[in-house]
Amino acid sequence: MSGRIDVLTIFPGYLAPLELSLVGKARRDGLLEIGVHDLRDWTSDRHRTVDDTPFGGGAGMVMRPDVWGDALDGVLVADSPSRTVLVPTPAGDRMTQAMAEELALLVSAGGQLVFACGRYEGIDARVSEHYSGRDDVTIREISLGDYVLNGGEVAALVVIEAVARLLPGVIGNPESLVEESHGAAGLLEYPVYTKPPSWRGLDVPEVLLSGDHGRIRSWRRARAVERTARRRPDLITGQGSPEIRLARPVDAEAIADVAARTFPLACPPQLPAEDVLAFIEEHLTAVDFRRYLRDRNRDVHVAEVAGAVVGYTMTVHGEPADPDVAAVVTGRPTAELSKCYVLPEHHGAGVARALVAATAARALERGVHTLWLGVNQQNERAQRFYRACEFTRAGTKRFTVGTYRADDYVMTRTLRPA
Ligand code: JD8
Repeated sequence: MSGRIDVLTIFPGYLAPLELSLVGKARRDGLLEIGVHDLRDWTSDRHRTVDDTPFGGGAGMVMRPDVWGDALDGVLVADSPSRTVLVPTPAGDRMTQAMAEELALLVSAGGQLVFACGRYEGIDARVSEHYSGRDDVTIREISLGDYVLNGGEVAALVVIEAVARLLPGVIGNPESLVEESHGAAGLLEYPVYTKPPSWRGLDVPEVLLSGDHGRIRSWRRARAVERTARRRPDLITGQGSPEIRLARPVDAEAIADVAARTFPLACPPQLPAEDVLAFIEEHLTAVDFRRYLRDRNRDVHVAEVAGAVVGYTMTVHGEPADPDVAAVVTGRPTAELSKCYVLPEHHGAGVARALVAATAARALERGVHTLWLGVNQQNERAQRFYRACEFTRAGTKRFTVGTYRADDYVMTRTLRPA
């Protein structure tokens, strides 16, 4: 028993798009009733006047409360399980997917939505005041966003489409509602591709042609989180703090993806790009991480945000191979914090700090006395971070990537039970 939506406006033609596409079909299939009404039908003068000059002066005209009252009372259905009047206004509550889901529940339960589309400088404020005081109607002032339109019709079109597509039977495959932007996951959607597999020199990502649904799922989740973190970090913070855990074999590809994207950022600018790529190909591929994850002398931790790996650390237990390091790292047993990387779009959210804390706790658990690491002497940002994680400078060492030899500081941290 689906409900109904009514729209009151002085420009009924503005709502013609509701006869098209999915909403139009839903109306023809009886899944949803939409009534569009001309406000002037509730005027009583021969000029069908709906507005007048603003009390207190000022530019423009204001829409009359008496006409709106008669019109709203005229279209509100007496025996409806719920009656909600929605007044679009730049001063309203921001429209969200959650609001669309709320309104769709009301309609699918047989309720009525009435959109009061204003024009001119807006509707006399007593209309909202009057209906807020009535317990047989809920009134909500809504806004599409922080920009100014000329009237409420566009907002009504937007909200009606956002609500109607959530009603049972309107969208052919409800599955497609699941992974949408702003949906339950609160993430922006991942990029989508179709034929041809190559277009103007641009190829579809290989993973999508692999048929490996597990890889495809985690790739899509990673792209969704990456996009959200870059374009809508506010949605990411909504995801709560990152989950830190020991990595699992299934994470190898996602970690390799993060490694390939972060290792270049930590390399000194003088380091030839081909050497950086060669290093990644030699040490940071999914094959390499599958091997590291099987190696008992290594611990790999990952940070996950909304189910996507956004950072990782790797600890290598055992005696330092580099004599320069062995000479300055006094505590034993020791382990190297050989990798600590977080995707740039997740910097500043405490992800790296949480990763190092878990990594240090695990090393202590495994009996490590001193953790050590190498950090490029030019990378002051990283040195500041490691100092904040209780590492102190202990010495220097060389770091070789291909033909390039970089100068690192050795920093150490003595692990003690918390
Ligand atoms: C309803 C009249 C025009 C607004 C003087 C321009 C929504 N996100 C939004 N931006 N603008 C509206 C909106 C604008 C409207 C009306 C909604 C009725 N106007 C007025 C105040 C300044 N003119 C909106 N939703």
